[in-house]
Amino acid sequence: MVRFRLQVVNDIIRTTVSDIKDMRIRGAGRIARAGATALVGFADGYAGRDLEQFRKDLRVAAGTILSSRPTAVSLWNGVHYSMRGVDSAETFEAARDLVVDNGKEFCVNSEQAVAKIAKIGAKRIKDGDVLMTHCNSSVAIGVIAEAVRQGKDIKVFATESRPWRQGILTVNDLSKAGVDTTLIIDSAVRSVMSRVDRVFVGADTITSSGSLINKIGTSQVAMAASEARAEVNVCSETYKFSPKTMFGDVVTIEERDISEVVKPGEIPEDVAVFNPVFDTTPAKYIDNIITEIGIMAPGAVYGVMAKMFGESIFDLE
Ligand code: RUB
Repeated sequence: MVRFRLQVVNDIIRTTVSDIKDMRIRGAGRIARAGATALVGFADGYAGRDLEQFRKDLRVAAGTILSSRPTAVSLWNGVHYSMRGVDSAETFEAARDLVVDNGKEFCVNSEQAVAKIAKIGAKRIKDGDVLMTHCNSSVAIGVIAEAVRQGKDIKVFATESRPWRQGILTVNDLSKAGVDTTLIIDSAVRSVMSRVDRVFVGADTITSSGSLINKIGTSQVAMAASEARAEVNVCSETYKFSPKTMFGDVVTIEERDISEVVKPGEIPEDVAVFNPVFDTTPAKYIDNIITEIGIMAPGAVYGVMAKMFGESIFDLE
């Protein structure tokens, strides 16, 4: 029985990790909620009763989840939020209940943040606006869909987002929400930007200097927007802020398999393929970061981070 329950618990972690690695669960918000939910399942189904052993096993489970994708700090924040207070819990039951409650609370807060950003961000969109979005951000799509729900007449250009083509998901999402949507290939961004008023993108990580790490190509979109005087809006829940970057940590940019870019035998064997899937957009190309606690300029991020993470920031691993 004990062995069976441990197996179930390990399966929860394993399934979540492989779903995230293979992009069946993707997008920074969704992977954060999936990581927190996996820890809830882990704690809830834990068969032992030994507090120290539970702490050790929980750390291993957390590390395994964090190894699934390296770039989105939302996953790190979701996992660490779920483990809050466990080190000072006095009994196994207290520690287990903390993980279950924290993990569930993280997911509820996350969903509420996404809904709040939709309402706040929609106010930035004017009737008649032409927008552009890149990749597939559920938060940016939420903002655009809310503006349309409010009756604003807008048009959206959505990039294909090679190599994984998340833009196909985006145009389906936007079309379902009744948005007038046009799909463009990534190389069309600069050419189309002259018709665009505002860009809305999501975030995987926001650094303490207000830079954005998001899907590869986001920086090109932002630079083209800057040249064309289009406004750049980043839609980001505050759990995508990375406290570790305050102390010099550099965000790891994930590289994925070359099979996402070329088919076997398509190019000579002596040709290398480089497939980084995120890039950094410097703060100077960003006008607004739209969060659940309000809209801020990139320069305000450091202060918000220091306030949000408080003393706990000095215990970062
Ligand atoms: C997705 C991506 C999204 C952010 C924000 O990359 O870059 O813009 O994760 O998403 P991938 P959301 O497809 O490689 O995960 O707003 O849904 O959290």
